[in-house]
Amino acid sequence: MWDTLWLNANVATMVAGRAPYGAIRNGALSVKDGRIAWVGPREDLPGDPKALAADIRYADAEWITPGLIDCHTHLVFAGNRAREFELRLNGASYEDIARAGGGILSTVKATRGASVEALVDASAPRLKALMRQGVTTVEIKSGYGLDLETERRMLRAARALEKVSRLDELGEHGVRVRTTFLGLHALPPDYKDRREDYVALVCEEMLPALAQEGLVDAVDAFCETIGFTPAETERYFESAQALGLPIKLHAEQLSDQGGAALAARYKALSADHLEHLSDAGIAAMAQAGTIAVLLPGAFYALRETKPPPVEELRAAGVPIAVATDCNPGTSPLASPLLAMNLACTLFRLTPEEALAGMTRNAALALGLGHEIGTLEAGKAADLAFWRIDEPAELAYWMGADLLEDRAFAGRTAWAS
Ligand code: DI6
Ligand code: FE
Repeated sequence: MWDTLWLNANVATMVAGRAPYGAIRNGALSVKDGRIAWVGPREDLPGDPKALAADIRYADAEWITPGLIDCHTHLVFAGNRAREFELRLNGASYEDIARAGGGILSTVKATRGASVEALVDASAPRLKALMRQGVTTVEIKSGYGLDLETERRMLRAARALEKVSRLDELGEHGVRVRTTFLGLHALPPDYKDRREDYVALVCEEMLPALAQEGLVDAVDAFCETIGFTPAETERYFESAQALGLPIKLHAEQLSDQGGAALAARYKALSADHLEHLSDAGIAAMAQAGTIAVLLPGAFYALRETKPPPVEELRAAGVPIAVATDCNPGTSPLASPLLAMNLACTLFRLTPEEALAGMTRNAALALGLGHEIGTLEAGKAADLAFWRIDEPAELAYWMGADLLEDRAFAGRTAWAS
């Protein structure tokens, strides 16, 4: 007997290769022990609903989608960078500010002064905002500590946020958090003339220690002229590979460093940003199965003009994910739906691609394609229920309140 059965639902399964959105109109979806037990057209239900499920609910012709997956965020940090927003509006560039010791390093200063509890308190409202728009899985990067103690506190805060939300302190009943160690994000000022020492510290001490403590689900680096070179990045990837950790990379955001091809050589889960991605990078990603994570919030906030090569990514068959990049510097964006809208308006994704980018392909970018991202029997019952008539509305509205409810492991937050 199933635990719960939803009837009268339009279900956007997001399974590829079926109808648009993998849609099933007048569908049914059941849950058993936190997993999807059955999904299909209501008329195909294998019996009388009352005999099939303990609890029958009516979705009133709403749409059910997979819970949204925000696969690239830096949402744990202290302070904010509104002052730099003003500087940029007055003409300073992101790189100018970074070179003058602001940018990432100003958030590092604030974050180094914060306890785990303070980081949880500062970050919980951002996580809650994502959850209020249907997010059931979120990736959170470290990278504002740049020393072992602070990176550890950031990763602990990320893990703690998962527990806090499971305990319903956020009032939303659960979210899955995946942590990423972003050891090579910026060079700490005290290593200004000792780049190699910092890279060695990250590779030989910080990463092994944090991995051993179970705090690292994947690694990431900022491969950029104002970040780390491809050679430094490669050394870090070697260390990650030796520890069996999956790899992600901030690549080709501000310039073409060949980062995506480098990441692909290490069978990276994803290469992210990609505005300056070359044809060679695309080919390497296609061959390695590396997901392209597009971050239109950063493109928008930095008023960039060169969009990522979406048409070429499509032609090469590289799956595209979309994420908020929620961070205090380049993407103060805590709305997955607005990220989808920006991906359509600025990058010309279709609304269906944008939703696939926040569900199916985002799951792949986290190495969780077997567990979440589509509505199929056996996967986790992480669901979003929407007050919409058609799924394209999710990417179409800006700032609307569309979420009726969300379920994490089959348990709904609000509606009974
Ligand atoms: N690229 C980004 O967009 C963020 N980090 C990165 O490597 C920005 C982080 C920040 O400016 O605080
Ligand atoms: Fe980022």
